[in-house]
Amino acid sequence: SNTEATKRGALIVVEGLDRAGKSTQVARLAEALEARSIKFPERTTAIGKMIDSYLAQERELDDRAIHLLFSANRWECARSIIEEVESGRNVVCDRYAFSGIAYSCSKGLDYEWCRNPDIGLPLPDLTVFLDLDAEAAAARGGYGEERYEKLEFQARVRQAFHLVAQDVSRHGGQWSTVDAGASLDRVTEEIMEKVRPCLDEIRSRGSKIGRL
Ligand code: NYM
Ligand code: MG
Repeated sequence: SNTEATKRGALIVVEGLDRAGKSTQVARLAEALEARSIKFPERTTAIGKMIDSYLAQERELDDRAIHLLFSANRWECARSIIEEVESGRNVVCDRYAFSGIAYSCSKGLDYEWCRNPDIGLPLPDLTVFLDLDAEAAAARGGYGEERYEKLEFQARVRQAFHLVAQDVSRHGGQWSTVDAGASLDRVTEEIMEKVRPCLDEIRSRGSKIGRL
């Protein structure tokens, strides 16, 4: 009989500014890891539809209210992420709680207040931050369709992400920064260089998934 417990999968998060190249890299990473890929906001749920209309600037919401909706949108997916990972499958996630903190705190909300509603969510085994300066991101085009897609705001978000990086490391999370200004293939290679040791460690240690 098979007495060996199923090895769990990894939860890998990719973060970055708008136009940093997350979608492309998440698709490549998910293929390489035979992972399920998910994206936040998950716009298809009832909460996701409210978020979508807010981002499309069709409705106004209080800064704290929308922050909590983004968090609730992660909570409604949390169980399925845990189940997937525990079943042995890798999960690659395009944005997560770190976007929640970085974007909301760039509007002037208190950092700890922003962090609180996500406490207890599944902890990513690794967060890869695709770092690009706001000018380079804006130059990639396709900007201006959604709320937040403004150069000045994105520059603030980038600074906020750097604070988040320090905070994540302080809380024992794994955070890796990759230069998103390099060629697509080079970025993919660098991501894989960070992800491989993380997968090896989970495989060898077989620890349970943590909590934010
Ligand atoms: N965003 C995303 C937030 O403000 N808070 C969050 O918690 C999350 C997950 O939504 N500009 C913002 C960042 C983006 C926008 O994401 C939509 P995307 O990846 O551009 O579809
Ligand atoms: Mg966007």
